[in-house]
Amino acid sequence: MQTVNISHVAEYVDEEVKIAGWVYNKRSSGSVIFLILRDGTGFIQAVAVKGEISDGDFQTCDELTQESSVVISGKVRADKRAPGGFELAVTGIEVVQIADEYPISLKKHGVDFLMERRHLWLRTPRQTAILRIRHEVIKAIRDFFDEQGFVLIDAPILTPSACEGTTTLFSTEYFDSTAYLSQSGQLYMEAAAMALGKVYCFGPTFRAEKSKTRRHLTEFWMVEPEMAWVDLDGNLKVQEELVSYVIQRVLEEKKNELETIKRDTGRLENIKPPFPRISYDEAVEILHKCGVEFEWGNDFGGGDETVLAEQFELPVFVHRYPSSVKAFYMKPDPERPEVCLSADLLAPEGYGEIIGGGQRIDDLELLASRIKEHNLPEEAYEWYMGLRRYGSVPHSGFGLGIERFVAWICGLDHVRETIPFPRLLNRIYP
Ligand code: NSS
Repeated sequence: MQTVNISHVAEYVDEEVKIAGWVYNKRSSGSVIFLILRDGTGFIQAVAVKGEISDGDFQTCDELTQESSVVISGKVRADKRAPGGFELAVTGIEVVQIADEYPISLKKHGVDFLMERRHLWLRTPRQTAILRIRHEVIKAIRDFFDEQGFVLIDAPILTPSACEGTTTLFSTEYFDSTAYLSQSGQLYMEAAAMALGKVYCFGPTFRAEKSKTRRHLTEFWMVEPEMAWVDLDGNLKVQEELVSYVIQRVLEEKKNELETIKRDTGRLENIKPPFPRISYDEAVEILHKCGVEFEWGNDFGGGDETVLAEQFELPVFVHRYPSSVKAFYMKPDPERPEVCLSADLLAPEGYGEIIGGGQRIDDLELLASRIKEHNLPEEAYEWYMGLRRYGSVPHSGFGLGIERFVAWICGLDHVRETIPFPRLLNRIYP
């Protein structure tokens, strides 16, 4: 008898098969036991009827607890009323392990309770649907860049210097010196873009963020493309194409999962380029019109971003921030040097910034003076400045945070559910 995945039972109607999985739920009406089995590929109802299987097997079915691991034999029946359209008429059962009383029942639990048991929480239909969507998002991102001729370059995780400011660095002993966990692969992608033209890295990044918000993790995954000979405008075009491509792919490929998590996909369906673009100055005006107190020169907070994004159906680019609120490498606008050729992409529905990027300083002297102004240790950036000594060219790039993107696509109210094992200000377990 063949062992099959639940996702493939449609190919075995009226045949006897084995399904290896876990007991998700059990109901009994005395002479009939209904088991919901899950195997990672799907869920199926297995029906055990007294008298149709051995008394021993029926007794075993009766004793199963939630999450017990089993191999069930049965005949696949097409049944319109069954969830998924099929059920299994049980003919036999092998128990692999009877699970202890499972701490996560099918009723509601608080988030802290679930977070403490994240390794088990992952087994629920909602969490597996989110992780499958995350998988599709990552795959679609990779396909997008690969199809456009970008080369995947892996950036180091242990680094000698900061990319996004020294206040959020995690440090670690590195033999006789100190290393920092990477905040961003950007500086290395700039080097790689000078070698290969169009490159991207995709990896974990780390920030000792003291903020306890719905969009901050201390370990998150970021995709960071970098392109030689591309200016701010070209950079934004790639971003809007990428975001639209990924969303359309998820809508096509992950319909069931979006349904499982009850995502209303109406607004996602309209996400197509071009996205609106407003300057920081215009953004400040909008905030003032909406009655938000905000002083030119500050950075936007989460609440400000929500107000701004609410004015648009599509994600909106905010470009030309004051240089003083952005990282040291941002190229000043030649026409107005107090602002820089940066842009953030703000997602709708209250999700806020999902991308940060911009055009980089390509002039050696200016870069050196910025590194000084930011009090960064020059020795650690010697190699980076060297990129401006040997064939410097205009270049741009950006970073898309996977968790914030997935949170938006899934309509979640916190990024913690978008990553298998979230690392937060007060959580590093399990
Ligand atoms: O700090 S960023 O705005 N930009 C960079 O790191 C650049 N070095 C990227 C580049 O140009 N190559 O972060 C980029 C994105 C941001 O828009 C978020 O989506 C995400 O990274 N991000 C985070 N996600 C989750 N948690 C935290 N703490 C976080 N910080 C940034």
